[in-house]
Amino acid sequence: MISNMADTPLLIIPETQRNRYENLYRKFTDRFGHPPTFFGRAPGRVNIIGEHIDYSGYGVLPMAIEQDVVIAVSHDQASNTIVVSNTDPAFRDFECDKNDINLNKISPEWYNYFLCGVLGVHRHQGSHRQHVEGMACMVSGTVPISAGLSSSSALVCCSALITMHANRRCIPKDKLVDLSADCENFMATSTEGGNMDQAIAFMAEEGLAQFIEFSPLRITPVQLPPEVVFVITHSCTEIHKGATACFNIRVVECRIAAQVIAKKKGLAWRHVTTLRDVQEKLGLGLLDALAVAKELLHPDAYTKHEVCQMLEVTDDELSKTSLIAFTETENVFHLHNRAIHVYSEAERVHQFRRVCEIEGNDPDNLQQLGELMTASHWSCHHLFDCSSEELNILVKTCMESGALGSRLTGAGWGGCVVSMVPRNKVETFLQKVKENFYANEPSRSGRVETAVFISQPGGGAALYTF
Ligand code: NG1
Ligand code: MG
Repeated sequence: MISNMADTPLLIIPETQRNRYENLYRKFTDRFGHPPTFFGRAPGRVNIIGEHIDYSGYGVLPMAIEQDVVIAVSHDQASNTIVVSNTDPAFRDFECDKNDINLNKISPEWYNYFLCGVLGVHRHQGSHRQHVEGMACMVSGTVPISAGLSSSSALVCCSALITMHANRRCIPKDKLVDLSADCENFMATSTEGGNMDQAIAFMAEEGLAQFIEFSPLRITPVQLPPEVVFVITHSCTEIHKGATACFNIRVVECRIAAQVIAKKKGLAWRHVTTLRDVQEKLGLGLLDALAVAKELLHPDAYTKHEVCQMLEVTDDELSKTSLIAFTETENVFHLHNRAIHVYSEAERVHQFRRVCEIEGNDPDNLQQLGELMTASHWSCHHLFDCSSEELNILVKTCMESGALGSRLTGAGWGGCVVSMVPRNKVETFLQKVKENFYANEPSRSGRVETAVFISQPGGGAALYTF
């Protein structure tokens, strides 16, 4: 069920969060000389299984984490400006004309993510745009940044939500997901991710993970087994700078793989943009699509020349049919491995979900869930090439410390690992991981307190008042 965000009146701040909001209220009042009128929040997320498959059209299984972005807001139709400040002094203030918001993609600052949420809603307002509210905002974020926990989307979604409310608009949640994802992809980063992060930010429910399918967006709550907890551990390496190009290259490799399969099968390949498209057009199940990909694609990398020959297009045509930002100069495409990862990972998500639905606490079921997570990690490493040495070492350390399953989470190339640990073994697990991954390494030992935490499935985006 996809509901209307604006149908719900402002919620009362939960008792456990009151201190944080009161603090933000005071800081806001000090900075702007008047109090905020309401607050919005959107959570980060941890993806439990289903990595790098949302943009190929496949379902994923994330849960929201407690860490979030909160924005305190006051608004005024008579004011011409949008001012945004951050409780963390590392992020500098920004002010602009409410009708002249420019996003600088070349050197993106933190507030670009805030502004693209605002702009996304303004554009959605269409002809009402002349009457948008001026806003004063203060942001307080607790999602670790560049960690694969979706701090960026939490900020975009939260800013879209508060802008909607300040302008007294009513936008259905699924529309908010799409507009937040589009504005993050095309206005802030030029990466073409799927919609997982924005979908979980808006649709999360406390205590539950969500199976999220795309085109059209569908959400099915998943009860995780009560005998386990999910522990997040940071590899203490951030997603490296080149990740932007790496990410879009993966998107393009998956697209070209789908197009080559379609061409070889005599389909109208120009209408195929995802691996799911070609699977559906061939009328195959996931495992049969996997077999077809193995049969039709060769394991060695393809050169751009070879891709053009196979699709019978020129370089220029390929740019139009298949390439996106940052991938124009790419000459090497790994089609076989990327497609095999996507089809097998999509299948693992279904298996994971099915096992979660089995009643009772059979240890074999937990074992199986763990194995699916770990298989996902090694597929990300060997086939999708989005892991790193540190992530691999951390996954191994977590497994040796008693996890049933462990994997990188989010885009990869650095950031966090998520592990599934039996509830009754979590203390020993934490102790061992701290000893063996963090304690002896100076670059990690100072961060251990914030780098390791247990995460319960948290709630989704919401609007609050005192
Ligand atoms: P992060 O970890 O936020 O970079 C990205 C994409 C997701 C998904 C994952 C990989 C965005 C905003 N997020 O997540 O949609 O593709 O990578 O599973 O592009
Ligand atoms: Mg992100």
